[in-house]
Amino acid sequence: MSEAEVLYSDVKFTRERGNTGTASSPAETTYSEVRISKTQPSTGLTADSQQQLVSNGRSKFPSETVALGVVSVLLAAAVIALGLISHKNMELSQRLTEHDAVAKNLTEQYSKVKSCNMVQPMCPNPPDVKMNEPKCEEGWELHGGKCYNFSIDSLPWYLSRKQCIDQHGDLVKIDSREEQTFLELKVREKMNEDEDKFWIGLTDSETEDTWLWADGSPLDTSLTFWFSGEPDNWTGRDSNGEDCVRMGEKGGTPDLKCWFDKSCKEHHRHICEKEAAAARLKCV
Ligand SMILES: [Ca+2]
Ligand SMILES: [Ca+2]
Repeated sequence: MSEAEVLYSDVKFTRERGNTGTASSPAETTYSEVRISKTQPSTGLTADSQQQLVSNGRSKFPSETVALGVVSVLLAAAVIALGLISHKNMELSQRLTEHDAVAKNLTEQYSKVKSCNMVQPMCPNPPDVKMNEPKCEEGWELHGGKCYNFSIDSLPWYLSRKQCIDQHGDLVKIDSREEQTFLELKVREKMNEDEDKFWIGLTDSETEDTWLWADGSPLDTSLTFWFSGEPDNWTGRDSNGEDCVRMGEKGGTPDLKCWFDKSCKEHHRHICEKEAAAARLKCV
């Protein structure tokens, strides 16, 4: 039998007749036996023939096999692509690590290059040092934007002036009472004895009693600090008189008046003066 037939039941339907006046009411009528046939799909092959096809390696659904093959190929391709991407990422990560190492090395080397004694535009805003802050070289003292050097050795006035010029300055010119006060106190500190005085840049060597500063400017007669009785152009030790000025009174003097005219040939210490450097910075 090619079809599977299933007999589920005998089915009876009951029809209730109306009151027709017949004597046979109620009555039951059997209309039919109902048989429902469930037909199973048939491959048209016997079990043996199906088994034979499988054993021959042939699928009964060749299109599904092809689809599976395609999916497998696509999966393999995806796996390979992921592997390549992962490899590229590893290479990129390694290069970034190498780049970071180089940058760190350069930073360390740059941080070591920091010593400079002169003004250098490369100094990136050095801390603790104000731009244009006046500075003096070693051995010079800063005051009022000027640098002063009080010599140790004693020389004639002209050699003293030469020494100042050789150091890019000149013998001191006193422009104010405040400057005189500063110098008078300083030389008092430095004087070892009463005659241990200091040359300043004032002379009347060109014209007697016409006092000029070393830079050629005339002496302001309202701003002088002559010791009592000076200048006297005394000729007791030098027949040429006294044409150069020294200052200093170890024991102090009234109203800062400590200037004396002396022979320019005398040996004394001296005071050099020059402008303070605008900005001699140190990179830190
Ligand atoms: Ca004189
Ligand atoms: Ca004198």
